[in-house]
Amino acid sequence: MGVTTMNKTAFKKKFLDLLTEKFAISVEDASLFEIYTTLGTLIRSSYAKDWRHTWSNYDHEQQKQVYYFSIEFLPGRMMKSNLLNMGWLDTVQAALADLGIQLDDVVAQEPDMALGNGGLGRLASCFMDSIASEGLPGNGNGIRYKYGLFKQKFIDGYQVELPNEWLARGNLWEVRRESKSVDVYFNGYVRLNKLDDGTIVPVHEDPTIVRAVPYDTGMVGFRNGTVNTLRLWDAEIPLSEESLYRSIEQRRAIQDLTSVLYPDDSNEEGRRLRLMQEYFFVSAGVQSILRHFKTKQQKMQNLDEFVAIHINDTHPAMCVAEFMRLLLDEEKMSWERAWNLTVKVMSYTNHTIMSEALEKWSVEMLQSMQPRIYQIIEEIDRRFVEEMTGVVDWELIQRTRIISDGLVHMAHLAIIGSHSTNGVAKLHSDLLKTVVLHDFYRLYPDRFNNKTNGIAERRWLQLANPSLSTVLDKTIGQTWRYEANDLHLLMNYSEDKAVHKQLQQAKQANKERLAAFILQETGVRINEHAIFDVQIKRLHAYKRQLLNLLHILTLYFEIKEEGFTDIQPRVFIFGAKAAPSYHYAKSIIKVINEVGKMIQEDPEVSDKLSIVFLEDYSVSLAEVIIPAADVSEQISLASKEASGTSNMKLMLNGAITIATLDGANIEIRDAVGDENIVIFGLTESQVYDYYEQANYHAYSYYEALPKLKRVVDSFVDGTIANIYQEGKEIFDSLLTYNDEFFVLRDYEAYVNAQKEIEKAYQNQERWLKMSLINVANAGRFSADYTVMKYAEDIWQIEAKPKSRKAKDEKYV
Ligand code: 8GP
Repeated sequence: MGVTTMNKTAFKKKFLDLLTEKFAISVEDASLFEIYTTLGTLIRSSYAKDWRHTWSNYDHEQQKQVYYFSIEFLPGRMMKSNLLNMGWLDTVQAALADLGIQLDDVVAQEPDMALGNGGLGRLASCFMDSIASEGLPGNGNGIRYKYGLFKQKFIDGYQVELPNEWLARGNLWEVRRESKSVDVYFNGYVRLNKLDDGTIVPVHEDPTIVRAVPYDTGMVGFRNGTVNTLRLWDAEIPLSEESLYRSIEQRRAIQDLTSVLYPDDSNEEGRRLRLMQEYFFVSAGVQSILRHFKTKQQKMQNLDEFVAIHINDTHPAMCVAEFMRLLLDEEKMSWERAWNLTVKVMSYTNHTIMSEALEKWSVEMLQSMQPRIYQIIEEIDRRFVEEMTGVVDWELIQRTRIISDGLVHMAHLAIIGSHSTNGVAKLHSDLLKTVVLHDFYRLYPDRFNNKTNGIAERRWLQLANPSLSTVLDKTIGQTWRYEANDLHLLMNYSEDKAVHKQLQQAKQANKERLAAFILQETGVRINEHAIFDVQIKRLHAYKRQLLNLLHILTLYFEIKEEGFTDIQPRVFIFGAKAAPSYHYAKSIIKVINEVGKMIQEDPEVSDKLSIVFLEDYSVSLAEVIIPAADVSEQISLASKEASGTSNMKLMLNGAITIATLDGANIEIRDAVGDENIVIFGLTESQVYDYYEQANYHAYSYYEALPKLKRVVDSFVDGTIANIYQEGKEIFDSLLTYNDEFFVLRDYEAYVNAQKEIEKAYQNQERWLKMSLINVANAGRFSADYTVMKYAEDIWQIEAKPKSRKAKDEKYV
């Protein structure tokens, strides 16, 4: 990669030459953005050869490739991660410093690529990094939204959404590949023409044709010369059809197709657009896979030996029908053969048990938008019913068929049309088998498996936390940088006071960095020696940010009304966006902000407690918060959080987890042992018992626990200013509507668990050991291992030995 051989002098020369070439400017006069553009261009052109080679090697070696279809990718900024993976980071940092430039200032010029909402999209990006870093032949396939996830502002404590124009100043990393465009058909109707020989040929009449143009971004592997491709599709008006789309409305409708990420789906219009997006990137992606396959001179019937398609959640479930369409209509394959191939090629991951996320589309909408796809789904459904009739009972068939009650069930399509369905943590996968998808488990037990999530530890430790990384290098050597399990070597130092001290100093440096950031962003000065207690994730009732708030209010009243003085100072840090149409979640944001204000303005409390709700939570913000965290809040109602990934990132950075036994928290507990995590609250089976017996009475907890009553009343009794409606809404959700997420039930256990946290923190010797043990045992949650398991068990793809992560001289 001309990359590892790059030294400081050579880099400086190249960089300065390019700066002149591009902007005819000297480095002293160049703006940070010009420097960023120059550096980015240099980076991209330096991996371009590897990118081409990676691509042509896969073809040359006839390697099977996976295509990861996801409606969201959330990579964040790419510059530093590319530098790290190319092996350039230290050199470039030093070279720029020689020129009087701080790399971090340059990097900050890059807008976050936020084409995702949260966990699912971030996971897809961690996987892209790990797939390339493991040298696996894999590509991403998604949508190039013009506007990424909205920018969040707080005005008077309320969330306000602003457009995120991440492309306004261009995107350095992408390559537009006009020549690889494909046409995607919508609307119209399908006529089945009967030919003389009796074959039926479907003809799509009067369609709206949208041109899908791919933009490719290189996914640079960690020091192995592999550069895979993330392909994002943009919608354009087809040139040849230009005359057909004369009206501004029609043109706009096409351009709007890829405008916004996850448009509000609470109204009919938004839903239609969402469905169009889904078919758009599915069809474009599958067409381009087949077109490429045909250049290989392999037989169509062997397609499954070369192609795996992964359906990331239900959004790309139409891959099943689109693949069938192309094999049947274009390749003239028999139904049986096409179906056999489809099932072998497809696999599906479920990311949530929340029923609203298991998509269902009305027959009417799907049929009018995709007449041919609907016909195919109907036929898949008919054959499924036929195959199962007489084998299993009729009710089971009715519950599992794809089309029922006027709805098309996308999860059913994904499961029936693929060979693998996995959950994202052990508990979640078990719940899929026993509860959520139990009916399907009865039909296809062999298809179900677990793949616990993982994270790109390079980004979340090496890049985000240089202070801790340096301590690790000094203590256990550098092999952990490419083999995350080597973090375990740190266990040899679990009692070593000198190492504890260094860990403490690294954490303190990160806390100071975050405190400075908070001061700059919010004007609030926080106590750098307080416990930094962090909850960062989407705002959702099941994640129970509200429970966190109840605890904060408890501490507040203990200080104000019960005269408690020996409270360990704490800063509660939140980062969370609420879906624009999720009214209740937005009310919680407002109330947290108002409580924060109340505390801040009260000198009796403000030196002990503070709430910092940072605006516009994003990957880049997470990179500043996570290294500084002492406490990791993972307090969802047991059974509801499929896995969680912030839990992994925070433990990797030495935070102590306070958690319910939910999602991957259970596996974190197993990794660190009971003494190094604080567990509380209902278990998943207790939650299900409540559901079964319908015997939960939130009110009884409110009545029995005076401290809880004081806190809950404060939402409506005027204690907290400016929250009339919002406070009432929360009060009602807890009492009038009987507290759907058992917040009051878990309150007391949570408050006690927080006391345990406080006690542990006050014994720094114990705390530092706990923290060390968390870091040492986080290696198993590296996405490198997760994607290898997908590769072996699900996709059946392999890395060629030379493309595996290089253990180059620097790291041995
Ligand atoms: C999330 C889950 O909530 C989280 O537990 C898990 O760690 C993550 O996926 C990755 O597996 N789910 C989503 O982000 C999700 O369902 N998003 C879709 C609605 C867009």
